[in-house]
Amino acid sequence: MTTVFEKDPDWLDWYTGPSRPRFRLPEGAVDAHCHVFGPGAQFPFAPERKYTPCDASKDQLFELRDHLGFARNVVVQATCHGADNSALLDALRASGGLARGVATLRSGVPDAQLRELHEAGVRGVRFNFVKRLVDAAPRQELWDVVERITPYGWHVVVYFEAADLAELRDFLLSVPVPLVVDHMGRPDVAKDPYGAEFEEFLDFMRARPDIWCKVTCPERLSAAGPPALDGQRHAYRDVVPFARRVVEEFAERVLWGTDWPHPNLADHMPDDGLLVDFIPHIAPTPRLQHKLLVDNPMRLYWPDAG
Ligand code: 0GY
Repeated sequence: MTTVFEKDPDWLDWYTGPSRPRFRLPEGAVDAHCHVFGPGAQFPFAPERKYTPCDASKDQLFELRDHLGFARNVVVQATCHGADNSALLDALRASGGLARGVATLRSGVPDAQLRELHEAGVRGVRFNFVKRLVDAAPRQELWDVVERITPYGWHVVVYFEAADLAELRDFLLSVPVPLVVDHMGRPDVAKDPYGAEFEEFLDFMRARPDIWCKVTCPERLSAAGPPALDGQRHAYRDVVPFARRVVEEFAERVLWGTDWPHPNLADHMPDDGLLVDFIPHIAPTPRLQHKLLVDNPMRLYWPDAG
């Protein structure tokens, strides 16, 4: 029997008809953070989910990829699918090698399943510490998962909020595989980009040379919001000094992604074309742009390609 899912009443759907970006992405650019949702009728949402989204299929994701000018995607398992990675696997298999994945795993995942995920293109597992999205997993469970993925050469993607870094820092630094931090550890951009909170995050990045950072989600972090109706395309300006600091100091280990279909936004849904136009403000030179969009994600997700 097919379950019919009703999206949450206040759910904001992803933006149809995104503009064509003015910024021309370098050839081979990777959208290194995006998701698929269902479709729920084919890939049911998890019983333990904290939100029920609208559908956002692999075909719609690939259409957006082509429209914006990306060559590849890294699809990150969304919490609404729990640890059932079927929709992710389906997207990876349909991509013809143009997508890699980041899965969610529980301890005790069978070896056959790990092999299947690896063969389909999964290269990382996500540990989510954002309390509104998941119930906290016991540390032992996370350790078990790390042990299981180490032989595959995977990394751990971590999602946490700035206020939680102090408590998580020692645990994260003891994880013996590369780490990739989502959305710059969610700084409060109303604060000083040179203040104590963001310094704490940069200091965490400095602690190991294999900690990567996604300079993503200006639309989620911004208090200033999208551009006013004055024809300007320089959106989310208050996030720029934060992201630019990270890009300039850690040019070899930054990644960028759309975060399509933008789960849980409360006040507006971004035009993904505008998000692409944000890139040259945080990576102002062609050299930095090429590292951010091509060299770095290719090294992490397609190390064997050409
Ligand atoms: C993001 C951010 C969010 C949601 C998820 O997996 C998810 O449900 O990551 C969020 O609500 O901040 O990266 O998509």
